[in-house]
Amino acid sequence: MPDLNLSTSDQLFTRAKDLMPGGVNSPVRAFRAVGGHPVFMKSAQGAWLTDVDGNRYLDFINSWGPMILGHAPQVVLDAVQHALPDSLSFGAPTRREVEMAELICEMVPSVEKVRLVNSGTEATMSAIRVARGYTGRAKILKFEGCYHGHGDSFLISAGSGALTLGTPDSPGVTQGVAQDTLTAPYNDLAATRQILEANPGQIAAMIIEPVVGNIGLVPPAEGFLQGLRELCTQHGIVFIFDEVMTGFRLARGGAQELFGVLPDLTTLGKIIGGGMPVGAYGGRRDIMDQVAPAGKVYQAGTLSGNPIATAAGLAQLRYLQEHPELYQELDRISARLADGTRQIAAELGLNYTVNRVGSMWNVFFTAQPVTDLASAKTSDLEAFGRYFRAMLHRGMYLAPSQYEAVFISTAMTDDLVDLYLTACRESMREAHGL
Ligand code: KE4
Repeated sequence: MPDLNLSTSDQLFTRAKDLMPGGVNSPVRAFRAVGGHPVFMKSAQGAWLTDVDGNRYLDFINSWGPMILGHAPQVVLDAVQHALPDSLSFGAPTRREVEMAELICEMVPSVEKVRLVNSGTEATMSAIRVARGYTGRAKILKFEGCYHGHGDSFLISAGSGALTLGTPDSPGVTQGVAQDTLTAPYNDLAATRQILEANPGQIAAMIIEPVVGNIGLVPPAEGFLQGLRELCTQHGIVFIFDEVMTGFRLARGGAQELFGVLPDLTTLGKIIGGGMPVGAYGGRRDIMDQVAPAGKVYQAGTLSGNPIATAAGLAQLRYLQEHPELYQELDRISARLADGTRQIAAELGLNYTVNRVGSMWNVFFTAQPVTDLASAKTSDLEAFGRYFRAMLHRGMYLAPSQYEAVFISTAMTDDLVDLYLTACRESMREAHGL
């Protein structure tokens, strides 16, 4: 494995562990699942990250999705620099919030009314609260391995960092909360139907990642989303697409545009803020009008609609709205990366599963098809950890967990794909002693 000087990162991590839980501000950053210490980043430009020791990496996480235009895109920097002199926050309504709401309603097919918040977690927590307030029902249904942020109701069979760290059902979530969260296997319409029939008139909302990014990448089976749409309509259940990852990434209108299935509510995050903290939830007018102060379902936030965050988010969303051709290019480049990875594994006799939808994909270290949490768990986590470290030492910054997807930006070009494929071939060999 090529050598890598990580001395400054290691020094910072030693200090950080004494000051912050696990030395990080979000668990999945801690590299716990892949071994070694996290790398501390200093700067980034386009497709490239630079760490505090001066090492450079091709970025396949892009801040877990937000940096779809690559790092420091001029259009976003210009918008933020223009907004800065007017102060950073008012706690009062601003023009940009109106423009942001108009653009979200224009881009996302099912959204008629929207509320801005500060993270994906706030968006999903608020969406299920308004669904409960609208229906007067208590229970929600989520899918095993899906991750909807760290709200108590969602830390039941959760994916992403919770799955990575083996705590899909977190301590601190009370029985009183857990009893109102039902779970079904992803892609299992029959099991879902049975749960709805066993809980008539009790389920307020069904929340789903329309394409799962938190098991690793798991696409919906043919007809699955449409089947759920019909079940929710039949049972009077609020159907929520958690598009925090897929929104504005899989198409301008996200997964609901790509698959032609309209939810009742949509939660958004990541790309919407252009790298700044922004989340949003929105959908049917009759449901959103239940939210205070229009209705009685309370939800609030000091920095919601923050003028600097909305400047960054608006600039990025406007660019995506005005350049639909970039989605075809993202798909082409992502196909080269994913298909190349699958081919390299096959040439080595590994036959690993690579799942992809648009610019979200990942390689599972298993030869089985991966269609849900159970099949994802057949992956060889030790081999994945060896592969991750081998790639890191070759300047490839992948998601530090088998149960995460990678996110490609428009800054990824064919020559960079070639660099990746060379590193992938060497690292796959190294990880398996071939
Ligand atoms: P945030 O609260 O992290 O902004 O969003 C929560 C969330 C909600 N819904 C989906 C589908 C998500 O993927 C997320 C957050 N995604 C993780 C990555 N798997 C964020 C990275 C992290 O936790 O540090």
